[in-house]
Amino acid sequence: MDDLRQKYLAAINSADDEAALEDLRVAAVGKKGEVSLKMRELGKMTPEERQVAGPALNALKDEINSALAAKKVALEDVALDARLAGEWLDVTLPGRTRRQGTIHPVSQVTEEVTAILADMGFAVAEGPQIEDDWHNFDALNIPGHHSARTEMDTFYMARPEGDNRPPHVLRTHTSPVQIRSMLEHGAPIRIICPGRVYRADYDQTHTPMFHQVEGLAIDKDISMANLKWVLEEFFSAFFGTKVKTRFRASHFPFTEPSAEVDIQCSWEGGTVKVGEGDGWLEVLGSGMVHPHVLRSGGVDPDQWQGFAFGMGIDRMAMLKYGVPDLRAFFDSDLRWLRHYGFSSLAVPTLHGGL
Ligand code: 2NL
Repeated sequence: MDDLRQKYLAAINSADDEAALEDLRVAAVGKKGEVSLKMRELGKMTPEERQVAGPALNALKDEINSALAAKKVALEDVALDARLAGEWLDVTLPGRTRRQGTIHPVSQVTEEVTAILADMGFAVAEGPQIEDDWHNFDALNIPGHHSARTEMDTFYMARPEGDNRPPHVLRTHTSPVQIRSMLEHGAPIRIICPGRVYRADYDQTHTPMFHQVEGLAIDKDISMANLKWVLEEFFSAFFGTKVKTRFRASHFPFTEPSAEVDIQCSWEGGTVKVGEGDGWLEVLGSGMVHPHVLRSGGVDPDQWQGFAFGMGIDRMAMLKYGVPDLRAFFDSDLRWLRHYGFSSLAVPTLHGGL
C-alpha cells in the first residue's frame, strides 16, 4: 500500500495537465484501478486481516482523490494565470467610429415648409394613410365617375370575399386630413397637412408614393388675396429670395374658383434657377374651398369661407437642392443619402435661415 501511495502521489504531483490527471485517476481508483483491485481482495482475507486492510485502503483511496482534486485546482490556476498574461486589453486604443445617418431631403424640406407656415399661424395636422372612400373622395366633391377614382390612379385595399362594402384606399392626397380636422375642430381653422400620399403612377417624374403638403385657412373673410400673400411670402422664405408667382385659372373639384400657381425661374444650361429669369414652373394647386367641401367638414358655407392649396414636397426638394432624378429619392442608396442628406443637427429654423 505504501508503494501505491508513493507512486500515485508522486505521479499526481508531476502531472502536466488535466488529461494526465484523468489517466491517473482511472489507473488508481477507477473501476479496474490498482486500489480498486486491492479492495476486491478484501473478501478473501480473514476478518482480522480485513479489519486492518479495509480502513487503510479506504484512507488511501480518499488520499488519492484529495490529491487529484488539489492538483486539478492548481493546474486551473496556472492556466488562468497564463491566459491573463496573454490576453490583455489596451484601453488607450481609439474607439470604433460608427457612421452617422443623414436626414433625407424630403424630411428636411417638410421641416422647412412647416417652419415657414407655422410662423404664419398654421398648425400641423396628421391623419391616416389608409382612408375610406368618403374621406378621400366624396367629402372632397369628387364624384363616383371621376377619373381620379378609377382603378388606374388609386390603390384600393382588398376586402374579404363576399364583403361588398366600398374598399378602403391609400389616400391620394392629404385633403382627407383637412376634412377630419374641420369635423373635429370646426371653423375658424388654419392648418397644414404634410404627409405621404399614393397614386398608381411610375415614370421619370412620378413615384407611386410621394409627399404632399396641403394648407387650409377658413374664417369669415378669407379671400384669394390672402392666399396670394401667403404663397408669395412662403416661396420667398423657402427659396431665400424674392420669387414672383403667376396664378392661372384652373379647375379642381374641391375648390371654386381654382388656380394653378407658377413660380418664376430661369432655364440655363439645363439647370433650373428659381427667383430669376422669365420662365415659369408649375408647383402648386389652390383655390377657394368649394361649399360642398365645407359642408362635408361640418362647416356652414353661408358663414365661413377660405382657401386651400396643395403642393408636392418631393418636387420642391428637387428644385431647392438640385436633385435631378425623382426616383433616386426612394432607392435608399447610401451614397446618394450621404450626398444629398442633411446633418441631424441642422434643424431648419427661421432664425437660422432656411
Ligand atoms: C395639386 C392640387 C390642391 C387642395 C389641393 C383642398 C383641400 C380641402 C379643400 C379644398 Cl380640405 N382643397 N386642397 C386645393 C387645391 C389644390 O392640390 O395639384 N397639388 C399638387
